[in-house]
Amino acid sequence: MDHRIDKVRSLLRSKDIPALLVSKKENQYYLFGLKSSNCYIVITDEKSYLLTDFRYVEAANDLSGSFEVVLINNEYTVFNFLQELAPSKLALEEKTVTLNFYKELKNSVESSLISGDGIIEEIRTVKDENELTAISKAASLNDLCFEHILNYLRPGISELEIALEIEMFLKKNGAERLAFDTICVSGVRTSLPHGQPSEKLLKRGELVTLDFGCVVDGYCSDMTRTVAIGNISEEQREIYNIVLEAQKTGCKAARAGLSCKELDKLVRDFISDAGFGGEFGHGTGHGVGLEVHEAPTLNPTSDDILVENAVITIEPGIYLPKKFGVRIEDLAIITSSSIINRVRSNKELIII
Ligand SMILES: [Mn+2]
Repeated sequence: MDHRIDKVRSLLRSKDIPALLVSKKENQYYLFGLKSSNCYIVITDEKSYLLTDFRYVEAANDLSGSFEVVLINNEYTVFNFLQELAPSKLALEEKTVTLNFYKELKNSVESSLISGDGIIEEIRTVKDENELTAISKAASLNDLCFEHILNYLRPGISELEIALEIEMFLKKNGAERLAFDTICVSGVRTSLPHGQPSEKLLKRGELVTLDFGCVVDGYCSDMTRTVAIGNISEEQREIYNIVLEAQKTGCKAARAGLSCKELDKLVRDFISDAGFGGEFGHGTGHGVGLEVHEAPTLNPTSDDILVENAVITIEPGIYLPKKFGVRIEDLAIITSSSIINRVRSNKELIII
């Protein structure tokens, strides 16, 4: 953890920020390891502080390391603390700070309030060995789950039943929780990229898209497979193969140093050249870690560059409204020359 704080300090120095208030939960957990509904982290050039209330203070003291743990309550609040600290400038994570908090802070301190968004997220982009191990475990559990679910899929079963089976399998086999609500859509509903599972029953001749992930040791996994129930049409096959080849193109190209915009373009151009550019309306992928969606972002407007030991998804799709859709998603660790694909499940067309 101290290593992480050192990185924060050097970034703060380079940006001429004397103090950063960390309010985003995942960033707090990343820096301190405590899950608390009421805590703040303040990092200055000399010291790191963890502010929390009575309910968490014992756990915080056990974890404190180089941090000073500060008890907050109704009489002594985070605002009192910041008033006393009185940095010339205070950086806030403005995407998580509420307007209410901001107003109260503005009334309490003389510091000029500036944006500190993305500082911890930038550091979190590069995963260490333990983080990569946790993500790999979560991804392996997804693979096991997919193998299990392939034996479970059959005509007559509902999307909701499948989603429940996925959740039970993941939790029974070591997941702390789901990384996000499982997406299970079939037939005409596969054109909904983030459709919710419904009572709809699987039928022969349909595609089924399963997009799911779990959390192991605090870290997320994310994968998507689209499979066929019985024989499908030529058009369904054709779309499947375009998405598959686009996805493979992305997997082949990804490496440290490549811009996320460029990777997105390679995948997007493949789909556009096949005539379906307009039917691929989302980004090619995203970073995965403590959050299922985190930096970097892979889309046409991203300024991010892929770095070694970042973990990203590569997940193109084609969605034909009122007809069907296909998405295939892998989870990959970026290396200097390529990727280590953490999803081992078959991605060639599976017909059940
Ligand atoms: Mn994803």
